[in-house]
Amino acid sequence: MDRMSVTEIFNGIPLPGHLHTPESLQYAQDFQFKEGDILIVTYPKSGTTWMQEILTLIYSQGDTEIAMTVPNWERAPWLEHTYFKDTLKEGEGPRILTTHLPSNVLAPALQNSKAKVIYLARNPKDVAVSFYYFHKMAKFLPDFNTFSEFLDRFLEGKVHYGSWFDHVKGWYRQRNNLDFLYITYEDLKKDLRRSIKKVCRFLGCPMYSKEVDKVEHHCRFPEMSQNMMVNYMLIPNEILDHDQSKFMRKGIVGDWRQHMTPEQSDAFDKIFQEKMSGCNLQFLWSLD
Ligand code: PPS
Repeated sequence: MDRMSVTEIFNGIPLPGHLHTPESLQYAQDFQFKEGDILIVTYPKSGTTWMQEILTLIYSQGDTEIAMTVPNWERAPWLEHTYFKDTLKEGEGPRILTTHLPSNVLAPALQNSKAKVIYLARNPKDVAVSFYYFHKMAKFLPDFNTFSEFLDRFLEGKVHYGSWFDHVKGWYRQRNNLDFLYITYEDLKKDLRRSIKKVCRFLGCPMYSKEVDKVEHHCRFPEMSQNMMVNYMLIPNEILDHDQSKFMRKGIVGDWRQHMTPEQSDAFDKIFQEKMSGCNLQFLWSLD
């Protein structure tokens, strides 16, 4: 399989060579956004696929046909991925784009455009757990023997895709320079309907209550985990080993409690306080 063990370093950040090349990264950096574009921005495992599905259904007024027939990476492609250039379609309706890249790479181009940016963040403790399981299944990411080993690297910001802290802080700093919506995975979990309506308002895309019903129903975890167009079961085991973990794994808030010792959690909190000092972002560590 292509470039499975290659790591691309871009702006000091390691990225899987299976999905990124110097050319694809340059293309992303030079990309010309235009009015009407919607860019979903996330650090990995923050609910990217969930937001891709929500936006797809908002723009289809709750009609599930596209969501059930076109894979998420085709309908909301990642700017930086190798296939992006060939996937981007200039059809009707807005272009829904996705990225995990840091703000310093994309903010200059975004500031000169009228694109809308949705930044979706997730409690980093749950991100770390979800990312650890993703490393188990993704053959294009390094192996870690234990969660503890992975957590150390995550807190040092030395995993693929770089530091969670830098990612969220960098993008949050851009909030007044861009047409920007900040929303969290925990918001979606707590009140999906309210969150869908919030996204609709941001997009200037009004919906009837019956249409919101359909979006809400289709974007629930049980429904999405059965949808082959978003659960990544289309990707063969040589790339994503579905026997190791599922992409739609648990879909809950607070799973970190099942994985971190009290000492690990305390150490995490300490680093969180240090790195996030001066940044007024709040995270829900659990929903109870
Ligand atoms: S990726 O690889 O960066 O695109 O992954 P991403 O989509 O950002 O994150 C995957 C996690 O999101 C969970 N997910 C959901 N949770 C609740 N409800 C819905 N509908 C939903 N869809 C995706 C998915 O299960 C992964 O989280 P974990 O904690 O591993 O279950």
